[in-house]
Amino acid sequence: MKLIIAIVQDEDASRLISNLMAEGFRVTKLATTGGFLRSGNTTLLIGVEDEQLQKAMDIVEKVCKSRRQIATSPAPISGATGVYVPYPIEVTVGGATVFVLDVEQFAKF
Ligand code: 2BA
Repeated sequence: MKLIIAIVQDEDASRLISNLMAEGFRVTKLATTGGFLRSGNTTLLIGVEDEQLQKAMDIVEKVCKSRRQIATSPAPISGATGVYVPYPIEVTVGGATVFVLDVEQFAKF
């Protein structure tokens, strides 16, 4: 068994959960925050049998889109006056950041 940890954008989360559940996967949704942008994202925990892993990964890849996002720099630069001045930066977020872990034990009580 594998545990997929998928960090996705909030905009994709609802459709991704619907698509996964329609194919019989079980999903837990966590409201999370990205360390760089300090804005909300969604982390999904998806426990799957080994032979179902690729199918779940394909759904994540299909649904999750990358987007350009303008954000204020989390670490402002120092201006000539010595005052910290935030500046806008553009980053490409997603589609999805995915970790796949081996599950040592799975139980339901
Ligand atoms: P954030 O940490 O808020 O990062 C959002 C986007 O900002 C990243 O998109 C990337 O394009 C950019 N970014 C992140 N760190 C950067 C840095 N040090 N310098 C320049 N640009 C940077 P993604 O790579 O698609 O990541 C989306 C979200 O996935 C991240 O949100 C974070 O919550 C999670 N994530 C990504 N890689 C991770 C990792 N290795 N471990 C844990 N979480 C990760």
